[in-house]
Amino acid sequence: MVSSDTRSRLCCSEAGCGKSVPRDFRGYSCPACGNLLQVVTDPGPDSPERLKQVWRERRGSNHLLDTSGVWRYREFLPYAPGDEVFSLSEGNVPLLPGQKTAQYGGLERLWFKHLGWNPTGSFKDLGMTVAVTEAARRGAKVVACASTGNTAASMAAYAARAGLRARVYLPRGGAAGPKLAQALDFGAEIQQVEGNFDDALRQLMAEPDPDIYFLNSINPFRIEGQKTAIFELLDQMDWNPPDFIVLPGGNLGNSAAFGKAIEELSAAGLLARIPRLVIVQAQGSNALVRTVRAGGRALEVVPNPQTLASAIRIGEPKSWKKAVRALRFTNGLVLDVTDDEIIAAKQVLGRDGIGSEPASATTLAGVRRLAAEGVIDRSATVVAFLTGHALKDTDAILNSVGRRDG
Ligand code: AN7
Repeated sequence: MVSSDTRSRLCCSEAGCGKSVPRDFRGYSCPACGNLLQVVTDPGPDSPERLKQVWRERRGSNHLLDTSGVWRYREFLPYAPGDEVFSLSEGNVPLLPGQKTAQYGGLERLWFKHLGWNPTGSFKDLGMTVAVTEAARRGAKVVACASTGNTAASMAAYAARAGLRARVYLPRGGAAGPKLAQALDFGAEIQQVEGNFDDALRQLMAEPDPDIYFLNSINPFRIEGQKTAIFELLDQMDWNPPDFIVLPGGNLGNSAAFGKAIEELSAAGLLARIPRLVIVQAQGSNALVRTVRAGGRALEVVPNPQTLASAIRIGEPKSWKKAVRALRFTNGLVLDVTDDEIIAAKQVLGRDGIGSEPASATTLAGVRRLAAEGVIDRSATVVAFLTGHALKDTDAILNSVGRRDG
């Protein structure tokens, strides 16, 4: 039996339902209406000024929890005792000013926050430290996920730290080689699934073993860790929010996390104004674009998603409702870009000395489009997130050499 926790609970993510269940509830969706659950944590009595000060002081501390760019913001995370946290000192990634990229994007200034500079090379580490810590707390022995590669690599690393078995379901041929190699390096059991990511996730969810703890982004504890990317960003910006925060959209877990972070920081009095979220999808895998265009009430599935950005080759994003909520709360935007635009943007990033995998470069391509259309003003403050390291998908680089010079 796990210890009881009164600071965090699980709650239905649909405002109209709002059903609440204890933190230890075994399940990922609301027992009343079936929508995804989310974690609700009471951040405690500290004032916004005090929180900012505490978080800044922790950056100079060598305490294990303080050296993690996730657990540093633990007032807003489900409680875990320090000696029961599984961390690889994730987070702590810089905010890089773009040069050629700013010009290419059509802006006076452009900033990149590179989550690919995390321990396993993607933003997934931010969520996995929290979700694997929770898996261990719950006494799970096996953790599992379906993945286009990065979730698998990250889960496998944290599971290894926690002494858990890791089982990953990968679409055959649908995960870049280096990601598969990482999962193997960390000792994961690999299940190759015929079909795409959506098929792999379906196969995983049909797994009859009730002792498997699922670590796809339907797991609400992952979302909590991924939230801290926004906390760290604002900390680095001295709490002056940018006008726009741009990120790629695949299964939409990160969009859900960023929206939740902005909602919580705003409720806690930590945001002077609300930055607008911009979610960028690949044109062949643009379920959210279609969904929003159709009114946002039902998911418009893309049955056979295509894009060279294999990380976001996803047609049935599970967190779409949370993403729609994030767009509404932040007066956000969603758009799609072509594979040619992604490659061109990726090449310009490279010329700025900033490597990234193709899915990440969607953000620069999206910025360029919105600036050209006048939706983003030249003088706006824009932060584009990069989500995966360049070495995650070297084929994408080698295959595009000479194809187009950015
Ligand atoms: C580099 O690893 O879905 O919208 O299984 O690897 O939160 O899904 C990866 C997704 C963006 C999209 N950038 O994030 C997986 C997987 C990179 C990614 C996304 C992914 P979500």
